[in-house]
Amino acid sequence: MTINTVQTTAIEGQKPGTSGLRKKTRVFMQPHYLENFVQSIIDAIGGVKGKTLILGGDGRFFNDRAAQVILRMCAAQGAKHMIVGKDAILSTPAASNLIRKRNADGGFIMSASHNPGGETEDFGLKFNGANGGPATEGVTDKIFERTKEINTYRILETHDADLSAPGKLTMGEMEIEVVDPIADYATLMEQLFDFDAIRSLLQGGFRIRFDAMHAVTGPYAREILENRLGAAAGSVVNAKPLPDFGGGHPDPNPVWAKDLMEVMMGQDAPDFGAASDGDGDRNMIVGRGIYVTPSDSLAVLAANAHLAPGYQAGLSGIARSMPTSRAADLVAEKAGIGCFETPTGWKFFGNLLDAGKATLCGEESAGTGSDHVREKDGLWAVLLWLNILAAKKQSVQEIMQAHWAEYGRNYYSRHDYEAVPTEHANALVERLRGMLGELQGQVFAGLTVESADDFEYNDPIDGSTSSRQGIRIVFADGSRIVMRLSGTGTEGATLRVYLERYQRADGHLDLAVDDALAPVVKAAEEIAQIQKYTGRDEPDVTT
Ligand code: G16
Repeated sequence: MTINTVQTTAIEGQKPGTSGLRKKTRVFMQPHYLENFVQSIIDAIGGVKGKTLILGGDGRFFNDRAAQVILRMCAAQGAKHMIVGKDAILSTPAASNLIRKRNADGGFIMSASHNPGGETEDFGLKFNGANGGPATEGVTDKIFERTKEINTYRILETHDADLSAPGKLTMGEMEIEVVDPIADYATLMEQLFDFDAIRSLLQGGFRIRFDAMHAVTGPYAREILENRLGAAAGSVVNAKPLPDFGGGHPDPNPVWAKDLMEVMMGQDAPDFGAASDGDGDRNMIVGRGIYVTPSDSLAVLAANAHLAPGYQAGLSGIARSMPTSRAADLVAEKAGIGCFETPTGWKFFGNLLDAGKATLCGEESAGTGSDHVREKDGLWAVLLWLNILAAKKQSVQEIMQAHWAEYGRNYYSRHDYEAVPTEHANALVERLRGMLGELQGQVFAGLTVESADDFEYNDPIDGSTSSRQGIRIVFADGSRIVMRLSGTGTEGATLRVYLERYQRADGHLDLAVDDALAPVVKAAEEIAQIQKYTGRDEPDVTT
Protein backbone atom coordinates (compact mmCIF):
# COMPACT_ATOMS: atom_id res chain seq x y z
CA MET A 1 0.00 0.00 0.00
CA THR A 2 1.42 3.35 -1.03
CA ILE A 3 0.81 6.71 0.54
CA ASN A 4 0.37 9.19 -2.28
CA THR A 5 1.11 12.85 -1.81
CA VAL A 6 -1.13 14.51 -4.37
CA GLN A 7 -0.45 17.99 -5.73
CA THR A 8 -3.51 20.21 -5.63
CA THR A 9 -4.46 23.86 -5.81
CA ALA A 10 -6.67 25.81 -3.43
CA ILE A 11 -10.35 25.78 -4.40
CA GLU A 12 -12.41 28.88 -3.82
CA GLY A 13 -15.52 28.92 -1.69
CA GLN A 14 -14.79 26.14 0.81
CA LYS A 15 -16.01 28.23 3.70
CA PRO A 16 -17.99 26.21 6.24
CA GLY A 17 -21.45 27.72 6.75
CA THR A 18 -23.88 27.43 9.65
CA SER A 19 -23.12 23.73 9.88
CA GLY A 20 -20.12 22.56 7.83
CA LEU A 21 -19.52 22.80 4.11
CA ARG A 22 -22.58 22.24 1.93
CA LYS A 23 -22.45 22.30 -1.84
CA LYS A 24 -24.07 20.68 -4.82
CA THR A 25 -23.10 17.01 -4.85
CA ARG A 26 -21.45 17.38 -8.24
CA VAL A 27 -19.27 20.15 -6.85
CA PHE A 28 -18.15 17.81 -4.07
CA MET A 29 -17.50 15.11 -6.71
CA GLN A 30 -15.10 17.29 -8.70
CA PRO A 31 -11.46 16.18 -8.66
CA HIS A 32 -9.72 17.16 -5.39
CA TYR A 33 -12.75 19.01 -3.99
CA LEU A 34 -13.53 16.64 -1.14
CA GLU A 35 -9.87 15.77 -0.62
CA ASN A 36 -8.84 19.42 -0.29
CA PHE A 37 -11.51 20.02 2.32
CA VAL A 38 -10.74 16.86 4.29
CA GLN A 39 -7.01 17.71 4.28
CA SER A 40 -7.84 21.22 5.47
CA ILE A 41 -9.85 19.78 8.35
CA ILE A 42 -7.03 17.41 9.23
CA ASP A 43 -4.47 20.22 9.15
CA ALA A 44 -6.70 22.60 11.11
CA ILE A 45 -7.15 20.12 13.95
CA GLY A 46 -3.41 19.48 14.21
CA GLY A 47 -3.35 16.22 12.25
CA VAL A 48 -4.95 12.87 12.99
CA LYS A 49 -1.85 10.88 13.98
CA GLY A 50 -2.66 8.47 16.79
CA LYS A 51 -6.26 9.70 16.99
CA THR A 52 -9.57 7.88 17.31
CA LEU A 53 -12.27 9.33 15.08
CA ILE A 54 -15.88 8.61 14.26
CA LEU A 55 -17.18 8.54 10.69
CA GLY A 56 -20.74 8.36 9.42
CA GLY A 57 -23.33 10.18 7.41
CA ASP A 58 -26.98 10.35 6.48
CA GLY A 59 -26.66 7.96 3.53
CA ARG A 60 -27.32 10.50 0.80
CA PHE A 61 -25.83 10.08 -2.67
CA PHE A 62 -21.97 10.10 -2.52
CA ASN A 63 -21.99 9.19 1.22
CA ASP A 64 -20.40 5.79 0.45
CA ARG A 65 -17.71 7.17 -1.86
CA ALA A 66 -16.84 10.08 0.41
CA ALA A 67 -16.47 7.71 3.36
CA GLN A 68 -13.83 5.68 1.53
CA VAL A 69 -11.87 8.82 0.67
CA ILE A 70 -11.96 10.04 4.28
CA LEU A 71 -10.82 6.63 5.52
CA ARG A 72 -7.93 6.49 3.06
CA MET A 73 -6.81 10.00 3.93
CA CYS A 74 -6.98 9.33 7.67
CA ALA A 75 -5.10 6.04 7.20
CA ALA A 76 -2.40 7.84 5.21
CA GLN A 77 -1.95 10.35 8.01
CA GLY A 78 -1.57 8.02 10.93
CA ALA A 79 -5.04 7.86 12.48
CA LYS A 80 -5.13 4.98 14.93
CA HIS A 81 -8.74 3.95 15.06
CA MET A 82 -11.78 4.88 12.98
CA ILE A 83 -15.19 3.91 14.32
CA VAL A 84 -17.59 3.84 11.39
CA GLY A 85 -21.34 3.23 11.24
CA LYS A 86 -22.30 0.18 9.16
CA ASP A 87 -22.45 1.25 5.51
CA ALA A 88 -20.97 4.57 6.69
CA ILE A 89 -24.36 5.53 8.13
CA LEU A 90 -24.85 7.42 11.38
CA SER A 91 -27.50 9.96 12.23
CA THR A 92 -25.94 13.22 13.41
CA PRO A 93 -27.03 12.76 17.06
CA ALA A 94 -25.86 9.13 17.00
CA ALA A 95 -22.47 10.30 15.71
CA SER A 96 -22.28 12.89 18.48
CA ASN A 97 -23.14 10.21 21.02
CA LEU A 98 -20.47 7.85 19.69
CA ILE A 99 -17.78 10.54 19.85
CA ARG A 100 -18.60 11.10 23.50
CA LYS A 101 -19.14 7.49 24.48
CA ARG A 102 -15.96 6.23 22.85
CA ASN A 103 -13.86 9.20 24.01
CA ALA A 104 -12.97 9.87 20.40
CA ASP A 105 -10.97 12.90 19.34
CA GLY A 106 -13.76 13.95 17.03
CA GLY A 107 -15.66 12.81 13.99
CA PHE A 108 -16.50 13.44 10.36
CA ILE A 109 -20.21 13.73 9.61
CA MET A 110 -21.30 13.53 5.99
CA SER A 111 -24.61 15.33 5.57
CA ALA A 112 -26.31 18.34 4.10
CA SER A 113 -29.01 17.81 6.69
CA HIS A 114 -32.45 18.98 5.53
CA ASN A 115 -31.23 19.87 2.04
CA PRO A 116 -32.39 17.50 -0.72
CA GLY A 117 -29.98 14.75 -1.73
CA GLY A 118 -28.98 13.05 -4.98
CA GLU A 119 -26.43 13.57 -7.71
CA THR A 120 -27.99 16.88 -8.72
CA GLU A 121 -28.82 18.02 -5.20
CA ASP A 122 -26.70 18.66 -2.10
CA PHE A 123 -23.90 17.03 -0.15
CA GLY A 124 -22.06 18.21 2.93
CA LEU A 125 -19.29 17.47 5.38
CA LYS A 126 -18.56 18.78 8.84
CA PHE A 127 -16.18 18.01 11.65
CA ASN A 128 -17.27 17.61 15.25
CA GLY A 129 -14.84 17.93 18.14
CA ALA A 130 -14.12 15.72 21.14
CA ASN A 131 -17.15 17.02 23.03
CA GLY A 132 -19.32 15.61 20.21
CA GLY A 133 -20.39 19.03 19.00
CA PRO A 134 -19.87 20.88 15.73
CA ALA A 135 -16.45 22.53 15.48
CA THR A 136 -16.46 25.99 17.00
CA GLU A 137 -16.09 29.08 14.85
CA GLY A 138 -12.42 29.26 15.81
CA VAL A 139 -11.87 25.83 14.23
CA THR A 140 -14.06 26.40 11.17
CA ASP A 141 -12.19 29.67 10.53
CA LYS A 142 -8.92 27.75 10.65
CA ILE A 143 -10.29 25.13 8.25
CA PHE A 144 -11.31 27.86 5.82
CA GLU A 145 -7.89 29.55 6.04
CA ARG A 146 -6.25 26.22 5.28
CA THR A 147 -8.48 25.65 2.20
CA LYS A 148 -7.04 28.85 0.75
CA GLU A 149 -3.42 27.78 0.95
CA ILE A 150 -3.50 24.00 0.54
CA ASN A 151 -1.21 22.56 -2.16
CA THR A 152 -0.95 18.84 -1.34
CA TYR A 153 -2.99 16.14 0.36
CA ARG A 154 -2.06 12.62 1.39
CA ILE A 155 -4.10 9.55 0.64
CA LEU A 156 -3.50 5.83 0.85
CA GLU A 157 -3.74 3.80 -2.33
CA THR A 158 -5.79 0.78 -1.35
CA HIS A 159 -9.03 -1.12 -1.87
CA ASP A 160 -12.30 0.05 -0.40
CA ALA A 161 -12.97 -1.02 3.17
CA ASP A 162 -15.93 -3.38 3.47
CA LEU A 163 -18.30 -1.46 5.74
CA SER A 164 -21.29 -3.70 5.15
CA ALA A 165 -21.23 -5.55 8.49
CA PRO A 166 -20.15 -4.77 12.06
CA GLY A 167 -16.64 -6.01 12.79
CA LYS A 168 -12.99 -5.01 12.78
CA LEU A 169 -10.70 -4.55 9.80
CA THR A 170 -7.54 -2.68 8.99
CA MET A 171 -6.55 -0.19 6.34
CA GLY A 172 -2.77 0.19 6.29
CA GLU A 173 -1.86 0.57 9.95
CA MET A 174 -5.26 1.99 10.89
CA GLU A 175 -7.89 -0.06 12.64
CA ILE A 176 -11.45 0.32 11.34
CA GLU A 177 -14.28 -0.73 13.62
CA VAL A 178 -17.63 -0.99 11.90
CA VAL A 179 -20.47 -0.59 14.40
CA ASP A 180 -24.25 -0.94 14.45
CA PRO A 181 -25.36 2.69 14.02
CA ILE A 182 -28.47 2.29 16.19
CA ALA A 183 -27.56 0.24 19.28
CA ASP A 184 -25.67 2.81 21.40
CA TYR A 185 -28.11 5.55 20.53
CA ALA A 186 -31.14 3.44 21.46
CA THR A 187 -29.51 2.54 24.79
CA LEU A 188 -28.96 6.21 25.55
CA MET A 189 -32.64 6.95 24.87
CA GLU A 190 -33.66 4.12 27.23
CA GLN A 191 -31.59 5.76 29.96
CA LEU A 192 -33.18 9.18 29.53
CA PHE A 193 -36.86 8.32 29.16
CA ASP A 194 -39.48 6.26 30.92
CA PHE A 195 -39.88 3.57 28.29
CA ASP A 196 -42.38 1.65 30.43
CA ALA A 197 -44.71 4.64 30.66
CA ILE A 198 -44.41 5.35 26.93
CA ARG A 199 -45.02 1.67 26.16
CA SER A 200 -48.21 1.70 28.27
CA LEU A 201 -49.36 4.84 26.48
CA LEU A 202 -48.77 3.34 23.05
CA GLN A 203 -50.38 0.07 23.96
CA GLY A 204 -53.37 1.83 25.46
CA GLY A 205 -54.64 2.97 22.07
CA PHE A 206 -52.59 6.16 21.68
CA ARG A 207 -51.72 6.26 17.99
CA ILE A 208 -48.61 7.86 16.55
CA ARG A 209 -47.25 8.51 13.08
CA PHE A 210 -43.57 9.22 12.55
CA ASP A 211 -42.53 10.34 9.06
CA ALA A 212 -38.86 9.53 8.48
CA MET A 213 -38.99 11.22 5.06
CA HIS A 214 -36.90 8.42 3.53
CA ALA A 215 -33.94 9.71 5.50
CA VAL A 216 -31.58 8.38 8.12
CA THR A 217 -33.96 8.14 11.10
CA GLY A 218 -36.17 5.46 9.53
CA PRO A 219 -34.30 2.47 11.01
CA TYR A 220 -33.72 4.31 14.33
CA ALA A 221 -37.41 5.12 14.66
CA ARG A 222 -38.49 1.60 13.69
CA GLU A 223 -36.19 0.09 16.29
CA ILE A 224 -37.10 2.49 19.09
CA LEU A 225 -40.76 3.33 18.48
CA GLU A 226 -42.03 0.09 17.00
CA ASN A 227 -39.68 -2.63 18.30
CA ARG A 228 -38.77 -1.33 21.75
CA LEU A 229 -41.83 0.77 22.60
CA GLY A 230 -44.50 -1.26 20.87
CA ALA A 231 -46.01 1.37 18.59
CA ALA A 232 -48.23 -0.35 16.02
CA ALA A 233 -46.36 -1.72 13.03
CA GLY A 234 -46.47 0.89 10.28
CA SER A 235 -46.43 3.84 12.70
CA VAL A 236 -43.09 4.81 11.16
CA VAL A 237 -43.69 5.77 7.54
CA ASN A 238 -41.24 6.48 4.73
CA ALA A 239 -38.85 4.47 6.87
CA LYS A 240 -36.52 3.23 4.16
CA PRO A 241 -33.56 5.58 3.76
CA LEU A 242 -32.87 6.41 0.11
CA PRO A 243 -29.84 8.19 -1.38
CA ASP A 244 -32.11 10.87 -2.83
CA PHE A 245 -34.70 10.75 -0.01
CA GLY A 246 -37.19 9.56 -2.59
CA GLY A 247 -36.86 12.84 -4.44
CA GLY A 248 -38.24 14.68 -1.43
CA HIS A 249 -37.00 17.55 0.65
CA PRO A 250 -36.22 16.02 4.04
CA ASP A 251 -37.00 19.11 6.05
CA PRO A 252 -39.59 18.50 8.78
CA ASN A 253 -41.87 21.48 8.53
CA PRO A 254 -45.51 21.90 7.45
CA VAL A 255 -44.46 22.62 3.88
CA TRP A 256 -42.12 19.70 3.23
CA ALA A 257 -43.86 17.25 5.54
CA LYS A 258 -47.20 18.08 3.93
CA ASP A 259 -48.43 14.47 3.87
CA LEU A 260 -48.03 14.19 7.61
CA MET A 261 -49.77 17.53 8.14
CA GLU A 262 -52.71 16.37 6.05
CA VAL A 263 -53.05 13.17 8.05
CA MET A 264 -52.79 15.01 11.36
CA MET A 265 -55.34 17.64 10.38
CA GLY A 266 -57.70 15.10 8.80
CA GLN A 267 -60.50 12.86 10.01
CA ASP A 268 -59.44 10.11 12.37
CA ALA A 269 -55.98 11.60 12.81
CA PRO A 270 -53.53 9.81 15.09
CA ASP A 271 -52.91 11.37 18.52
CA PHE A 272 -49.35 12.40 17.80
CA GLY A 273 -47.33 13.01 14.66
CA ALA A 274 -43.66 13.76 14.15
CA ALA A 275 -41.07 13.95 11.42
CA SER A 276 -37.33 14.18 11.24
CA ASP A 277 -34.86 15.41 8.64
CA GLY A 278 -32.10 14.05 6.41
CA ASP A 279 -29.59 13.40 9.19
CA GLY A 280 -31.99 12.97 12.11
CA ASP A 281 -31.24 16.07 14.13
CA ARG A 282 -34.36 18.11 13.36
CA ASN A 283 -37.90 17.37 14.45
CA MET A 284 -41.44 18.48 13.80
CA ILE A 285 -44.19 17.89 16.33
CA VAL A 286 -47.89 17.81 15.44
CA GLY A 287 -50.83 16.85 17.59
CA ARG A 288 -54.25 15.87 16.29
CA GLY A 289 -55.40 19.10 14.64
CA ILE A 290 -52.54 21.21 15.99
CA TYR A 291 -49.06 22.04 14.71
CA VAL A 292 -46.54 22.90 17.42
CA THR A 293 -43.98 25.49 16.34
CA PRO A 294 -40.38 24.55 17.18
CA SER A 295 -40.14 27.58 19.45
CA ASP A 296 -43.25 26.51 21.38
CA SER A 297 -41.99 22.95 21.45
CA LEU A 298 -38.79 24.07 23.14
CA ALA A 299 -40.79 26.00 25.75
CA VAL A 300 -43.13 23.07 26.48
CA LEU A 301 -40.27 20.61 26.70
CA ALA A 302 -38.41 22.94 29.05
CA ALA A 303 -41.46 23.41 31.26
CA ASN A 304 -42.09 19.66 31.52
CA ALA A 305 -38.72 17.94 31.11
CA HIS A 306 -38.63 17.03 34.80
CA LEU A 307 -41.32 14.41 34.01
CA ALA A 308 -38.67 12.32 32.23
CA PRO A 309 -36.19 10.36 34.37
CA GLY A 310 -33.13 11.87 32.68
CA TYR A 311 -34.21 15.40 33.65
CA GLN A 312 -35.84 14.71 37.01
CA ALA A 313 -33.42 16.99 38.80
CA GLY A 314 -34.59 19.98 36.73
CA LEU A 315 -32.72 22.11 34.24
CA SER A 316 -29.65 24.22 34.86
CA GLY A 317 -30.68 26.64 32.14
CA ILE A 318 -32.19 27.01 28.68
CA ALA A 319 -30.51 28.30 25.55
CA ARG A 320 -32.14 29.32 22.29
CA SER A 321 -30.87 30.81 19.07
CA MET A 322 -31.61 34.50 18.68
CA PRO A 323 -34.35 34.17 16.00
CA THR A 324 -36.19 31.52 18.05
CA SER A 325 -39.26 32.97 19.78
CA ARG A 326 -38.96 34.08 23.35
CA ALA A 327 -41.45 31.53 24.65
CA ALA A 328 -38.65 29.57 26.33
CA ASP A 329 -37.42 32.71 28.11
CA LEU A 330 -40.74 32.89 29.96
CA VAL A 331 -40.29 29.33 31.18
CA ALA A 332 -36.73 30.06 32.32
CA GLU A 333 -37.85 33.21 34.09
CA LYS A 334 -40.60 31.44 36.00
CA ALA A 335 -38.29 28.55 36.92
CA GLY A 336 -35.59 30.99 38.01
CA ILE A 337 -32.96 29.40 35.78
CA GLY A 338 -30.49 30.81 33.27
CA CYS A 339 -31.59 31.75 29.77
CA PHE A 340 -29.15 32.28 26.91
CA GLU A 341 -29.59 33.77 23.46
CA THR A 342 -27.01 32.59 20.93
CA PRO A 343 -26.48 33.07 17.20
CA THR A 344 -28.05 30.59 14.78
CA GLY A 345 -26.02 27.38 14.69
CA TRP A 346 -25.88 24.51 17.13
CA LYS A 347 -22.15 25.04 17.52
CA PHE A 348 -22.87 28.03 19.75
CA PHE A 349 -24.59 25.87 22.37
CA GLY A 350 -21.55 23.62 22.91
CA ASN A 351 -19.75 25.81 25.43
CA LEU A 352 -22.92 26.40 27.47
CA LEU A 353 -23.67 22.68 27.58
CA ASP A 354 -20.09 21.75 28.43
CA ALA A 355 -20.04 24.31 31.24
CA GLY A 356 -23.32 23.02 32.66
CA LYS A 357 -24.99 26.40 32.13
CA ALA A 358 -27.76 25.01 29.93
CA THR A 359 -29.49 21.63 29.90
CA LEU A 360 -31.96 22.19 27.05
CA CYS A 361 -31.35 24.07 23.82
CA GLY A 362 -33.51 24.81 20.85
CA GLU A 363 -33.86 26.62 17.59
CA GLU A 364 -36.74 27.82 15.48
CA SER A 365 -35.31 25.72 12.64
CA ALA A 366 -36.85 22.57 14.11
CA GLY A 367 -33.93 21.74 16.36
CA THR A 368 -34.20 20.75 19.99
CA GLY A 369 -31.74 18.90 22.16
CA SER A 370 -30.09 18.61 25.53
CA ASP A 371 -26.78 17.92 27.18
CA HIS A 372 -27.09 14.19 26.41
CA VAL A 373 -25.17 14.83 23.17
CA ARG A 374 -23.80 17.97 21.53
CA GLU A 375 -26.12 18.07 18.51
CA LYS A 376 -29.80 18.66 18.21
CA ASP A 377 -31.67 15.41 18.24
CA GLY A 378 -34.92 14.71 16.40
CA LEU A 379 -35.91 11.38 17.94
CA TRP A 380 -34.91 12.60 21.38
CA ALA A 381 -37.45 15.42 21.07
CA VAL A 382 -40.12 12.98 19.95
CA LEU A 383 -39.41 10.70 22.91
CA LEU A 384 -39.43 13.57 25.40
CA TRP A 385 -42.81 14.63 24.02
CA LEU A 386 -44.11 11.07 24.32
CA ASN A 387 -42.77 10.83 27.87
CA ILE A 388 -44.54 14.07 28.78
CA LEU A 389 -47.77 12.95 27.10
CA ALA A 390 -47.59 9.65 28.99
CA ALA A 391 -47.02 11.41 32.30
CA LYS A 392 -49.61 14.15 31.90
CA LYS A 393 -52.27 12.03 30.24
CA GLN A 394 -53.35 15.00 28.15
CA SER A 395 -53.53 15.55 24.40
CA VAL A 396 -51.03 17.75 22.57
CA GLN A 397 -53.79 20.32 22.16
CA GLU A 398 -54.52 20.35 25.90
CA ILE A 399 -50.84 20.66 26.74
CA MET A 400 -50.42 23.63 24.38
CA GLN A 401 -53.52 25.39 25.68
CA ALA A 402 -52.47 24.95 29.29
CA HIS A 403 -49.00 26.20 28.45
CA TRP A 404 -50.29 29.39 26.79
CA ALA A 405 -52.76 29.95 29.60
CA GLU A 406 -49.84 29.89 32.02
CA TYR A 407 -47.14 31.77 30.09
CA GLY A 408 -48.95 33.64 27.33
CA ARG A 409 -48.47 32.88 23.65
CA ASN A 410 -45.68 33.88 21.29
CA TYR A 411 -47.31 33.75 17.85
CA TYR A 412 -44.53 32.94 15.46
CA SER A 413 -43.75 32.32 11.82
CA ARG A 414 -40.73 32.30 9.52
CA HIS A 415 -40.87 33.50 5.94
CA ASP A 416 -38.13 32.27 3.60
CA TYR A 417 -37.22 33.86 0.29
CA GLU A 418 -35.05 31.29 -1.44
CA ALA A 419 -32.45 31.51 -4.19
CA VAL A 420 -32.49 35.30 -4.19
CA PRO A 421 -29.60 36.76 -6.22
CA THR A 422 -26.84 37.17 -3.63
CA GLU A 423 -26.19 40.84 -4.47
CA HIS A 424 -29.88 41.71 -3.96
CA ALA A 425 -30.02 39.92 -0.61
CA ASN A 426 -26.80 41.57 0.53
CA ALA A 427 -28.12 44.97 -0.54
CA LEU A 428 -31.27 44.47 1.54
CA VAL A 429 -29.23 43.57 4.62
CA GLU A 430 -26.71 46.38 4.10
CA ARG A 431 -29.53 48.89 3.76
CA LEU A 432 -31.03 47.65 7.01
CA ARG A 433 -27.69 47.86 8.77
CA GLY A 434 -27.42 51.44 7.64
CA MET A 435 -30.87 52.23 9.04
CA LEU A 436 -30.46 50.70 12.49
CA GLY A 437 -29.47 53.92 14.22
CA GLU A 438 -32.60 55.75 13.04
CA LEU A 439 -35.33 53.17 13.63
CA GLN A 440 -35.99 53.69 17.31
CA GLY A 441 -39.26 55.52 17.92
CA GLN A 442 -40.46 55.18 14.31
CA VAL A 443 -43.88 53.62 13.72
CA PHE A 444 -44.52 50.92 11.10
CA ALA A 445 -47.94 49.35 10.57
CA GLY A 446 -48.95 50.82 13.90
CA LEU A 447 -46.00 49.28 15.77
CA THR A 448 -43.43 51.51 17.46
CA VAL A 449 -39.79 50.42 17.25
CA GLU A 450 -38.28 50.11 20.69
CA SER A 451 -34.83 48.89 19.68
CA ALA A 452 -32.96 47.77 16.60
CA ASP A 453 -29.53 46.19 16.29
CA ASP A 454 -27.37 43.67 14.48
CA PHE A 455 -27.04 40.83 16.97
CA GLU A 456 -23.62 40.33 18.50
CA TYR A 457 -22.87 37.38 20.74
CA ASN A 458 -20.28 37.39 23.44
CA ASP A 459 -19.71 33.81 24.49
CA PRO A 460 -19.85 33.83 28.31
CA ILE A 461 -17.54 30.81 28.50
CA ASP A 462 -14.65 31.44 26.12
CA GLY A 463 -15.07 35.20 25.69
CA SER A 464 -15.20 35.01 21.88
CA THR A 465 -17.34 37.49 19.98
CA SER A 466 -19.49 36.74 16.94
CA SER A 467 -20.82 39.85 15.24
CA ARG A 468 -23.34 40.55 12.47
CA GLN A 469 -25.55 37.61 13.39
CA GLY A 470 -28.87 39.07 12.28
CA ILE A 471 -30.96 42.23 12.35
CA ARG A 472 -33.29 42.46 15.37
CA ILE A 473 -36.13 44.92 15.46
CA VAL A 474 -38.13 44.90 18.67
CA PHE A 475 -41.39 46.82 19.06
CA ALA A 476 -42.89 48.44 22.12
CA ASP A 477 -45.65 45.80 22.40
CA GLY A 478 -43.09 42.99 22.53
CA SER A 479 -43.44 42.02 18.87
CA ARG A 480 -40.23 41.32 17.05
CA ILE A 481 -38.81 40.97 13.55
CA VAL A 482 -35.49 39.26 12.88
CA MET A 483 -33.88 39.13 9.46
CA ARG A 484 -30.78 37.23 8.42
CA LEU A 485 -29.35 35.33 5.50
CA SER A 486 -29.24 31.56 5.78
CA GLY A 487 -25.86 29.88 6.10
CA THR A 488 -26.96 26.47 4.84
CA GLY A 489 -28.20 27.09 1.30
CA THR A 490 -26.26 26.13 -1.81
CA GLU A 491 -27.91 28.38 -4.38
CA GLY A 492 -27.96 32.17 -4.27
CA ALA A 493 -29.06 33.59 -0.91
CA THR A 494 -31.98 32.68 1.30
CA LEU A 495 -33.48 35.57 3.23
CA ARG A 496 -35.13 34.47 6.44
CA VAL A 497 -37.65 36.78 8.07
CA TYR A 498 -38.68 35.69 11.58
CA LEU A 499 -41.89 37.19 12.92
CA GLU A 500 -43.11 37.12 16.49
CA ARG A 501 -45.98 38.66 18.43
CA TYR A 502 -46.61 38.10 22.09
CA GLN A 503 -50.02 37.86 23.76
CA ARG A 504 -50.13 37.74 27.53
CA ALA A 505 -51.91 34.89 29.27
CA ASP A 506 -54.97 37.13 29.69
CA GLY A 507 -54.87 38.16 26.03
CA HIS A 508 -56.02 36.53 22.78
CA LEU A 509 -54.62 33.01 22.80
CA ASP A 510 -56.69 31.50 19.99
CA LEU A 511 -56.06 33.79 17.05
CA ALA A 512 -55.16 32.38 13.64
CA VAL A 513 -51.38 32.77 13.40
CA ASP A 514 -51.60 34.78 10.16
CA ASP A 515 -54.07 37.21 11.72
CA ALA A 516 -52.00 37.61 14.86
CA LEU A 517 -48.88 38.33 12.84
CA ALA A 518 -50.43 40.52 10.13
CA PRO A 519 -49.18 43.85 11.53
CA VAL A 520 -45.70 42.45 12.08
CA VAL A 521 -45.56 41.15 8.49
CA LYS A 522 -46.67 44.54 7.25
CA ALA A 523 -44.05 46.31 9.35
CA ALA A 524 -41.33 43.98 8.00
CA GLU A 525 -42.26 44.90 4.43
CA GLU A 526 -42.38 48.61 5.22
CA ILE A 527 -38.98 48.53 6.89
CA ALA A 528 -37.06 46.16 4.64
CA GLN A 529 -38.79 46.55 1.25
CA ILE A 530 -38.61 42.80 0.82
CA GLN A 531 -40.69 42.72 -2.37
CA LYS A 532 -38.47 45.23 -4.07
CA TYR A 533 -35.19 43.52 -3.14
CA THR A 534 -36.27 39.90 -3.66
CA GLY A 535 -38.61 40.49 -6.58
CA ARG A 536 -41.15 38.21 -4.86
CA ASP A 537 -44.71 39.02 -3.86
CA GLU A 538 -44.66 36.40 -1.17
CA PRO A 539 -42.24 34.02 0.57
CA ASP A 540 -41.30 30.72 -1.05
CA VAL A 541 -41.69 28.85 2.20
CA THR A 542 -43.65 29.85 5.29
CA THR A 543 -43.22 27.77 8.41
C1 G16 B 1 -28.25 23.94 10.68
C2 G16 B 1 -27.66 24.26 12.01
C3 G16 B 1 -28.72 24.88 12.88
C4 G16 B 1 -29.34 26.08 12.20
C5 G16 B 1 -29.86 25.67 10.85
C6 G16 B 1 -30.41 26.82 10.02
O1 G16 B 1 -29.21 22.96 10.83
O2 G16 B 1 -27.15 23.12 12.62
O3 G16 B 1 -28.12 25.22 14.08
O4 G16 B 1 -30.37 26.60 12.95
O5 G16 B 1 -28.83 25.08 10.11
O6 G16 B 1 -29.40 27.61 9.59
P1 G16 B 1 -29.62 28.72 8.50
O7 G16 B 1 -30.76 29.55 8.98
O8 G16 B 1 -28.30 29.44 8.49
O9 G16 B 1 -29.97 28.04 7.20
P2 G16 B 1 -29.13 21.61 10.02
O10 G16 B 1 -30.27 20.79 10.50
O11 G16 B 1 -29.24 22.05 8.58
O12 G16 B 1 -27.78 21.06 10.33
